[in-house]
Amino acid sequence: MFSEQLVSVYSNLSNTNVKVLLSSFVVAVATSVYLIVYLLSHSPRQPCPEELEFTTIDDNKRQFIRKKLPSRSEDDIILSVVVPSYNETSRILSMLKDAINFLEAEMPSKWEIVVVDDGSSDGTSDFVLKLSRDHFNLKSGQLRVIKFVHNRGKGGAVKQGLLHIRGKYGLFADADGASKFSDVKKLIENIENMEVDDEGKKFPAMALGSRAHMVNTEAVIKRSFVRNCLMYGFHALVFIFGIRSIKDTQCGFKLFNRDAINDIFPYLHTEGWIFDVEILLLGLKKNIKYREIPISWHEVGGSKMDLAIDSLKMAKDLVIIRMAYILGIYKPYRKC
Ligand SMILES: Nc1nc2c(ncn2[C@@H]2O[C@H](COP(=O)(O)OP(=O)(O)O)[C@@H](O)[C@H]2O)c(=O)[nH]1
Ligand SMILES: [Mg+2]
Repeated sequence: MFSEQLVSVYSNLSNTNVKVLLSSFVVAVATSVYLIVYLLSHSPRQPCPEELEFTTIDDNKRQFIRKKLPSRSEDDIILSVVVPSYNETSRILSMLKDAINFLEAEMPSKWEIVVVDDGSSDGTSDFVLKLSRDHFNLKSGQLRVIKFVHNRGKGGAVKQGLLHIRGKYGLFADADGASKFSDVKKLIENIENMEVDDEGKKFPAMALGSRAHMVNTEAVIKRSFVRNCLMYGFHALVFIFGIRSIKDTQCGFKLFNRDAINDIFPYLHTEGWIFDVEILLLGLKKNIKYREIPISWHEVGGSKMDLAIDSLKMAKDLVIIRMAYILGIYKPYRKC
């Protein structure tokens, strides 16, 4: 009798011990995961005073002047094009040419281009400003340059640019001109179609340029084997980490209406290459209407991406973004 009681007390005790051990283990793992994600999560750097100003040509088209960044839309501007640029003196001219030709033909004087020079060391800002005066003969404000004191990354540049546009719609487009600029027409048509319902109610909306239709075409097949392997690996990771309805998350040609910009960009943490994924996660969380629109795209040499280092960094950042939202370290309604 006594020995049976002893065995039962002992087994209860060891059960309890196992439970305590297990729960301590779970708590320790959960705390470590939280701490690791917290430490690796990203707080965007706040702009320095110089980065809250832009430079453009003056009314006499002679000198360059600096002004405070605008924070409100202006009715007479339909489209603002934000071009994140890092050491782009050798690639940006042809992109600007395509864009300006298209914009002047389609919506004369109702557009602006905002080049965000992300701390380039090759004189990108001066180069672009001189082009606006000497080559394109633009009016004051048509091309504005925001120059960062230190490099922030493509996401940081796009955020700062889009938060200070004057247009009804904001597009971000790569400086290398890899996307066919005139395809923006399709993006605008699709946003116009999504942003108002039958009763005239307005919604935030985004039209996402997409190269998903090109996966088996020359343009992609011609890319290096390593780059394509990394692309497939990256797609798999994005799928696992929660964006399943959008096939091409990384295309550098995305259009937003003002409501979508206000719903997404003040809340964007990521400043590096993976920022597109956070934009889309925020968009999906906030039920922003979207469509993926096939665009024409061609490979342009001179990429700033370091395949090995940047791919690893992107994979890590992707996991961190997803986990940070799951753990409440990033909050979709807290500005940063
Ligand atoms: N703001 C910013 N933009 C960058 C940086 N690196 C590249 N970009 C811009 O991002 C766009 C795409 O860059 P690219 O090198 O062509 O990348 P890829 O097309 O993915 O190979 C271009 O407009 C670049 O100027 C950076 O560090 N900061
Ligand atoms: Mg490129």
